[in-house]
Amino acid sequence: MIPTITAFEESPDRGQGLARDMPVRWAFEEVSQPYEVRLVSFSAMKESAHRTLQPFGQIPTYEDGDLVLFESGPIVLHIAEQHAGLLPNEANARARAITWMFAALSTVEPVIVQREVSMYLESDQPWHEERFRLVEDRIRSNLDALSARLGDGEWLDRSFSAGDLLMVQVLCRLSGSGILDSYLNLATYVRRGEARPAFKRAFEAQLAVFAGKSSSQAENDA
Ligand code: GTB
Repeated sequence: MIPTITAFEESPDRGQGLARDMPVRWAFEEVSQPYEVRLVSFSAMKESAHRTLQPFGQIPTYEDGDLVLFESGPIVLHIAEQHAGLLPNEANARARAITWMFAALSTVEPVIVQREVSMYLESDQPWHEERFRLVEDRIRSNLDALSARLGDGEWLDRSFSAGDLLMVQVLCRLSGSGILDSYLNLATYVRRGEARPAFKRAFEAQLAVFAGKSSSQAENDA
């Protein structure tokens, strides 16, 4: 059975790969597994049929037979555990790769999301500038540490893993902020991730939705 995921019918990022179906698509592409996409509108996401799959009324979800998952991180982890290519076989290396997945989603990403919240929802507040500066300082502090750890390595722990996939995806959210410009190795790391054929296929598939095609139509066109 081919798993089905959900994605925005109309993504606010206009197909720039920032919505969270992107890491799931990328994971499927890395392990060369087909997947189907069901597009959902903002209103459908809040209805009980979708909330049965995703209690918070969000995308992405994952359905494979009886199994329903939500949250992009666990979905990527499940794909990585089911298929070779995203997690090392050796137990300690595998545990470290999973650690980087959590680091991406629970340490690096939350502050980046706070920056977006501050920018889009709090800009009219009298304390906005001070808060924004503090949030950017916290992002830089995380990036200082990440950059030091990556050094001149290609990936976070020897070979590419689901940890890199999620970390690159999280860092992509800083595109346009100028923050990554101060971290040459991290900017190169992100470009290295984006240059992977699997990333490109995933990106094109979600961009095709914005361009008014379903991903299956895009595949037929190819
Ligand atoms: N922790 C969950 C996960 O990782 O799966 C978060 C899921 C989530 O935030 N989903 C968002 C959603 O469904 C879409 S991705 N939002 C609808 C809602 O909450 O009503 C977040 C997102 C949306 C848009 C942009 N953008 O336009 O740049 C970037 C990221």
